[in-house]
Amino acid sequence: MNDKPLVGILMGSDSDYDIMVEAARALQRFDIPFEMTVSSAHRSPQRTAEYSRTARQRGVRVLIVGAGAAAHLAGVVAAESTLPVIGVPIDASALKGLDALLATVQMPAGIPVATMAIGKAGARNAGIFAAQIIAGSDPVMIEKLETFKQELAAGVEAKAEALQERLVRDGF
Ligand code: RP5
Repeated sequence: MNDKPLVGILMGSDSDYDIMVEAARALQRFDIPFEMTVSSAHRSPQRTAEYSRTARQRGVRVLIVGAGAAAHLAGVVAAESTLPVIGVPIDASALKGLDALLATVQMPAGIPVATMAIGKAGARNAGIFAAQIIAGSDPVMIEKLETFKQELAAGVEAKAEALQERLVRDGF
């Protein structure tokens, strides 16, 4: 990760890492340099504001923000930055992420947060979505995204074949 980061991954606590690392893995898949840090909307509001306000001037083009419970982090970051913000709700309370989903997705008009699914799938999709934003009309990145989709489709073909073999084995 020596290149200048194009994506900033922010999480409300280090306890969110195991989820948010999925976003990092997705970006790595597309060779997109990123930075990753912890900041909290509630526990460190000044650090959060400073990070959000300076991200664009550091060369960051997309922000991925994950938080659990009363998850205001993505919304606060979006309030402080003109960069696109992708929100990842995290299951971190008795409400299993529904609290974070609603807090992240229900933004008032004027401050959008592109909200993904709760948890690891959402974090992975956040990385892919960031890659799609960054790709723009760059043919190299578009090629990588197309290859990725082909790999997904090939994975389904392989599963369909394996299922046929299983049906035969099970006597159907
Ligand atoms: C949120 O509270 C964080 O994003 C995390 O998901 C949750 C719990 O944080 P810790 O108490 O584990 O630091 O702000």
